[in-house]
Amino acid sequence: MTSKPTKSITKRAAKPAARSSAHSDVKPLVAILMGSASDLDVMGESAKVLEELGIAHEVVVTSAHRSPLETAQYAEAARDRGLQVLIVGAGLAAHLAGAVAAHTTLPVLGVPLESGPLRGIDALLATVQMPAGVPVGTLAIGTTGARNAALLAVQILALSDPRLARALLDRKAEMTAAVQGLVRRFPEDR
Ligand code: RP5
Repeated sequence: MTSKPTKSITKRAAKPAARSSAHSDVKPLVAILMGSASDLDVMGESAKVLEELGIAHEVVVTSAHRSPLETAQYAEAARDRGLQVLIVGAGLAAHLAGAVAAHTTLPVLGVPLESGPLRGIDALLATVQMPAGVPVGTLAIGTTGARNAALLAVQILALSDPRLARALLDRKAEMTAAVQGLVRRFPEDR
């Protein structure tokens, strides 16, 4: 069987103001893994959220099926490398999140991707239906799940980072402000 090597697409550093440890060679705290470069458009939404919040992260293509050994090695080394949360997106049979979770005690957040005739339902079931003992926290299919996985990762990091918790509160306040004015009453208040 041929196997594609694990391929790191990019490594991004935190914005200077966002995290105390931020500098150009800062270690990534979050990894965004995906089974194919064809997943990059959707999983890039996770990266955007992490960038917005200044979280150092890396983006890696590795496959449960095509590069199983590299996937296992990556997951086994992740904690010692300083990673704290792993976001994993895959489509079709979508074993990647489970395969990663099998080799680490870090929290694994799975994003089912829509690729193929079943439009992500296959990936959703494969990702969410992990047997007891090997959890994968599963988000929604596609870009919504990718964005929420990143936010959930930041919420996990914020458990031990008050500045990050404040940034999340600010973000919630922005969401609240964005929906104000959408209430209509009849008759109108005078
Ligand atoms: C999965 O198969 C990948 O996560 C991707 O969503 C899907 C199709 O991969 P490619 O054939 O485009 O490489 O493993």
